[in-house]
Amino acid sequence: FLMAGAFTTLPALAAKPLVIGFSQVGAESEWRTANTVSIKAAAKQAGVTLKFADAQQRQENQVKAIRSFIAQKVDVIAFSPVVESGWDTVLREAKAAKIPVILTDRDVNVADKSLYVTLIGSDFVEEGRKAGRWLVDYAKKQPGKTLNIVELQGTVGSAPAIDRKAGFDEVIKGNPQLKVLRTQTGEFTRAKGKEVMEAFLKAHGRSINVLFAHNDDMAIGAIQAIEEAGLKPGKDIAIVSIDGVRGAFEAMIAGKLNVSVECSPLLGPQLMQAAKDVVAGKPIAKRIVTEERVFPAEIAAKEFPNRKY
Ligand code: GZL
Repeated sequence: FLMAGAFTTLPALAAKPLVIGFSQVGAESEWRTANTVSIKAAAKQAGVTLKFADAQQRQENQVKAIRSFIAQKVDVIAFSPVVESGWDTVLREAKAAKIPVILTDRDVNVADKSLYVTLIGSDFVEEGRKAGRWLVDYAKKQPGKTLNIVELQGTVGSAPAIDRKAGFDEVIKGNPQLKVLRTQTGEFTRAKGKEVMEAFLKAHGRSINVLFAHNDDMAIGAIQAIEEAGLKPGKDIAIVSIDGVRGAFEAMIAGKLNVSVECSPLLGPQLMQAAKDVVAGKPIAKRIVTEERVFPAEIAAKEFPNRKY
């Protein structure tokens, strides 16, 4: 017989941990590695089971990873699309499997916006405008002087490369002092940034006054090329860059980089929160923007100790 009033509490039904399949672009830059650290740490912190795939900057590897996550019936698929186009088919497969998709960092160009729940990341057009505004102010300090600019673009077809260029061009358009001599992709890497800057220097040498690099890693590669050409980076050639990674602060403190526009890679906590909200059926904003600052070299040393990536 049951002891009257003797109740046993049912063991709390342990909630099955959320399973997220994440397809990462690669490990091409300091920004990207900091982004991966943030996502893995946030998953651990949130008790989320993270299935992580590195695509080595190849779209076909991301498509393969997403298909594998679908086959594994993960709860949520998240990814940072290496380029904007070519996602409709695989995202329709995820939708058919009733697996919600969250974009982090970079956007996709799809006809049907319902193929993903939200995009968490920076406003790259605004980052390009901030770089342009810094350069317009820099030019005002040398009135009448024409500044010849070379540009190292990010990965061809990627949202940050397309949008940063658009924002930068919008701000410098019509400015008689600012002329873009050459623009070419450095694929967001130090090695390619150095290689392309060497070619720019061979063709234009001392007539180059400014480098606009779509990320700090390409700027750091270009700094090596500028020094090897016997010129002073940050002085003979002013350099404006984007990301605000550790290497950029070190270059600014050394007087070799003039400014870095912040682009935060610390998206992990927002991703985990968004995944939990989606699974709980809570409404979620279609766009979650991260707030960012601009770091000119003059404040780099003071700011450096506060940096988290
Ligand atoms: C920006 C991110 C870019 C960084 C690069 O959010 O997509 O990709 O600016 C990285 O450093 O490679």
